[in-house]
Amino acid sequence: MLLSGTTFTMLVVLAGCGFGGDGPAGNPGGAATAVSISNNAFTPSSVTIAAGATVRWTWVSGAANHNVTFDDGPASFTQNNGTFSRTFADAGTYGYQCTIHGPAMSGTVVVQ
Ligand SMILES: [Cu+2]
Repeated sequence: MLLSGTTFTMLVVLAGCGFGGDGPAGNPGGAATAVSISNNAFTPSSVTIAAGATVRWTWVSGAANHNVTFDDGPASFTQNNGTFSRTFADAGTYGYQCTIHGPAMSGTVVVQ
């Protein structure tokens, strides 16, 4: 067999371009910092990540409807399960909240 013993090298293509994350699209690849959404709160409410990293919010199944809406624009759907991811290319402090529950249900992503 010609192919036996052939080692294929897997090329791992890192999604390093870190586009701004406009809308509820997921982000491919890489480990994301996790935030859970339950009990009308984001846990943890503040996360600190490196530039180019991704944060992924997970709605705990059965929770009430919530959304993740950033002060600078990007937002998730309003939903009661599923996930939302955003990749942060630039350093800064990004505030967000659930527009249904307002400032009482808010969080911050600090990008260093
Ligand atoms: Cu909410």
